[in-house]
Amino acid sequence: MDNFPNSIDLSTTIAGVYFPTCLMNASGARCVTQQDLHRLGESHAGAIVTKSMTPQERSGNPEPRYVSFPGGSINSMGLPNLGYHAYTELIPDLRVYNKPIVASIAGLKPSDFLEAVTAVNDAKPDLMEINLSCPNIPGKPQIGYDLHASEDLLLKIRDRAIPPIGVKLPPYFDPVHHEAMADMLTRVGVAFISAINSVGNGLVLDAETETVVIKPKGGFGGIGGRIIKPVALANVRAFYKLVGEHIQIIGTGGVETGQDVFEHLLCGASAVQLGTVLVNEHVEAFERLERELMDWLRKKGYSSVAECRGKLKEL
Ligand code: RRO
Repeated sequence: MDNFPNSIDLSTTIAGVYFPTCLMNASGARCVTQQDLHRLGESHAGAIVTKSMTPQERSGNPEPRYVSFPGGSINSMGLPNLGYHAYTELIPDLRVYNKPIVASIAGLKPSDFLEAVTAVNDAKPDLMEINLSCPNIPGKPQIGYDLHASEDLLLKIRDRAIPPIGVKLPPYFDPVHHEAMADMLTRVGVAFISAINSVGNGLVLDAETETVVIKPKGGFGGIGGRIIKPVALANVRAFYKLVGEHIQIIGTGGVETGQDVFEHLLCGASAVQLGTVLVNEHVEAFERLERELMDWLRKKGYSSVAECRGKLKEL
């Protein structure tokens, strides 16, 4: 047996859609504008994921609203996006890149989601990722922390959406919550889970100036980057063990190196999204991580992403 295969297959398939590589942007990271989306198309990204879209264009929260620090990032962007009309017009032009297009859908109220899903159907994205976990809209709690509200909304979306739908979840910190969410998502029949969104409502300070570092919500914001990796891996693993046979997992959170991608795959992810590292390093991050992931797979004797998925050993 060849333990050191030369050709490594980084492709993956989610809900029957072929992705040339398993790495893509996390919604929100360098995917708001037309230029951002075309850059993702031209890059080594295995898919183009849009910023979460709402019925109206939004400029988002006041700045400063994104700060990276050693170990991670804090953001309170506040859902800045072009509005679904603009994305619906942009999506067909992105077809030239021959990679899947994932439309991320958000809203401030349930009817926003339904309106966006209905309109975006016409643009024929390959998948829809329903964002149940934006932590940064003052006065609007993350839907993903309300099981019944999530189920009500997803059932209505399921009946309207033409492409397969997945959900972008917030982190959960207790197995009871993973189980309840997994049961509900199975009842609804979603095709994939993206786990996790940023860890909501963290606080980062500048001790020297004795101030918070971002302006919205008194400095509270979503935490991303390296320091959230254990939380992300735990959520990927928990959902993989509960529903991995029928719902695929896209791992997001704490990915900076090929080793981090490999760890998400071992936990059960079928693909991996880049957030903070993409914001900090731009689209060049995809090529580096692809190389580093290949090195890890080769070193560990795997010839494909599919082969190592879920292979984490327990003691
Ligand atoms: O725009 C944001 O503030 C934002 C969103 Br929609 C999200 O889902 N996650 C995040 O960390 N920020």
